[in-house]
Amino acid sequence: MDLPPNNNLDAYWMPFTANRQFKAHPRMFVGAEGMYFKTSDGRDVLDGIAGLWCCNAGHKRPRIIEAVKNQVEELDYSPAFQMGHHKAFDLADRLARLMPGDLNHVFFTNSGSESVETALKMAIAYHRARGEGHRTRLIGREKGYHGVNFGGMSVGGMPANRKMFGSLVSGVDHLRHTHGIAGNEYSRGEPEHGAELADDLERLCQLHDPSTIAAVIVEPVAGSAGVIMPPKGYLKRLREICTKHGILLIFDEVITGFGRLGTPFAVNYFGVQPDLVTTAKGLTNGVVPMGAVFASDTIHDAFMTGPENMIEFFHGYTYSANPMACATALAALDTYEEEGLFTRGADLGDYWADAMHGLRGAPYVKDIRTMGLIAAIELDPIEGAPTKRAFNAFLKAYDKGLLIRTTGDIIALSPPLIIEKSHIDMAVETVRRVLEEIE
Ligand code: PXG
Repeated sequence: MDLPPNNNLDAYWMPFTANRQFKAHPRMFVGAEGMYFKTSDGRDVLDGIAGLWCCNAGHKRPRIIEAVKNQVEELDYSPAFQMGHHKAFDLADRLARLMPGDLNHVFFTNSGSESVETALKMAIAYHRARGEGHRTRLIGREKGYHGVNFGGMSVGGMPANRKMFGSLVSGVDHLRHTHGIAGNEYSRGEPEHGAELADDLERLCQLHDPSTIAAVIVEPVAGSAGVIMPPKGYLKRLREICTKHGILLIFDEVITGFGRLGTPFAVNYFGVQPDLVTTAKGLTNGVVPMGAVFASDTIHDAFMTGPENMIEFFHGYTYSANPMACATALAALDTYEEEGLFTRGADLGDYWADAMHGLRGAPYVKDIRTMGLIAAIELDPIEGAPTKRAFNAFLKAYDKGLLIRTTGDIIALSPPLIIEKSHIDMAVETVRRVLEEIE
C-alpha cells in the first residue's frame, strides 16, 4: 500500500469508518473506470456497490468528464439566492418530466441528508401555510435511514446512528419495520407477507391524533439497514392511510432513484404516488455532491402566496443548484438515457436474482433478497460478536477484488447499472469463496 506523500493518516477523521482499523490497514483507490476501481497497490477491484449506491453509470464516463471541464470554464459559481443560471432551470424541468405524476417542482440540495431536512421542513411549512400549523409531528420507521442531520436522524430508526446524539428532534414517532417477517425469506421482488404492517400508521394516528401529524417518511426500499423490500401492497396502504388523514407521504429515494430498481424511480416501480420525494447520489452519478427534492403542485402552490417580492420558503444552501453540479447531473441524465440505464435493472433483473439466489446454501447464509439491481445476503452472526462476520467478508472480498457493503451482518450489493453478466458471475463467485473462507 502506498501511503500519501506526507505519510500521515492521522489528520483525516473518516466518516462511518473504523478509523483505527483502516489506518492500520489502509485501502486506497487511485483511479476508477467503468465497473472497476484501481487500488494503490495496482489491483482492479470490481465495484459491487456503485461507489456508495451512487455511480449508477459506472466510473470515468466521457459525457460527465466533458461537462465538468466545460462548466468550470464557463461559469464556475453562480449565487444560489436571488440569482439564477440556465442549467438549474433546465435540470429542474428535465427532472420534473422524468418523475411521474404531479411532482413538478424541484428544490436543489447537496446531499441526501440535506434533501431529507428540506422535505421535512417543506412538509411542516406547507401545513402551516394552509392554516394547519398544528400538524408538526413527523413519522419515520424503525430501521429507516434518512441521513445524519438532526431531522433525518430523528425520523431514522437505526439505533447506532441515534444513541450518541442526545434527545434529537421532538415530536417524532416511528412505524414498525418490515424486516424478518416469517415466510418472506429468499424473496425476489416484493415479499408476500406484511402489508398489514402499514396499519401501524393507524395506531400512531390513534395515539397522537392524525391532526397533529405533518408527514410520514419512508424509504420505498430501505437501504442502509440491510436492504429491506416493502411487502406487496404495503406502500399503497400507507398512501391510503396518509390520504385519509391529510398526512403527507415522503418517499426517500436517495438510493432507489435513478434506475436502481429497473425504473427511473421507486415511484414508477411501485405505482404509488407520494407528495414529496428526496433524491441525491445517482443524480450526478456521484461525481459532484447534489441532491434534489421533488414537491407536488399542491405543496409548491401553497407557498406561492403573499406579496411577490417576499421570499416564500426561508430555506436553501449556498450550493443549491451549483453550476458544476447541474452540469454534471444533466450529463448523468444524458448518459442514463442514452444507455438505457433507467431500465437496465429490469432487463438484467432475472439474471441478477438467479445469480444471487444461487448463494442459498453457502456458509452462514440465512436469507437473500433481491429487487432491480440490489441484493442483500444476510448472514448468521458470530455468536457474541455481531457485525464481525460481515466485516470479515468485506475485508476478504476486497482482497479478492470485489467491493461490497456490509451493514450489521448483511452484505449489500448495488452495482453500477452498466454491469454485465460476466461481472455478476464474478461477484457471486467471489462472495461464495469469501463465505467459504471466513469464519
Ligand atoms: N436517505 C437515504 C435513504 C440514504 O440511503 C441518505 C438519505 C443520506 O444521504 P447523504 O448524501 O447525506 O449521505 C442516504 C445515504 C450504505 C450507505 O451503504 C447508505 C447511504 C450512504 C452511505 C452508505 O448503506 N445512504
